[in-house]
Amino acid sequence: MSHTLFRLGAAAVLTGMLSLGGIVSASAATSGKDALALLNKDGDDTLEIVEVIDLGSKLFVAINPDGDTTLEKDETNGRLTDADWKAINKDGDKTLEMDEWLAVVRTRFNAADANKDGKLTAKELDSPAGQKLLLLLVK
Ligand SMILES: [Ca+2]
Ligand SMILES: [Ca+2]
Ligand SMILES: [Ca+2]
Ligand SMILES: [Ca+2]
Repeated sequence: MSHTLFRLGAAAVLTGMLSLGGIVSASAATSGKDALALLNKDGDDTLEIVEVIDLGSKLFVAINPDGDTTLEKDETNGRLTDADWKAINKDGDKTLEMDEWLAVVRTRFNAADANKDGKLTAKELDSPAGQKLLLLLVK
């Protein structure tokens, strides 16, 4: 009897590890919970579009060490892929302007906001769309 219980327990641990592995490999390695702890400054338990846009604007400055008004490709390393650049950089130059940058942030926020209430919960941040937003914001 106790032997059976032990085996059940071991199976549960194994299943837990497997599902954890799945989450980690499919994500930017920032859980929704961690992201909220890091980014949510107003004491509720969600990220609102205002917070995310504010964060995006500050990030633009932070990842733009040359201090010009644009992001170049090397400045978005690890946040945006070449395919992202093609889709985002509407004017076809070699730079992302602030409006182009914030448009991506906004698009990814909306994609992650599954129930369209203008707030991202930990669960929404854990979804593939939420992880794409976090990839942009957290590195
Ligand atoms: Ca908030
Ligand atoms: Ca720049
Ligand atoms: Ca551009
Ligand atoms: Ca939501």
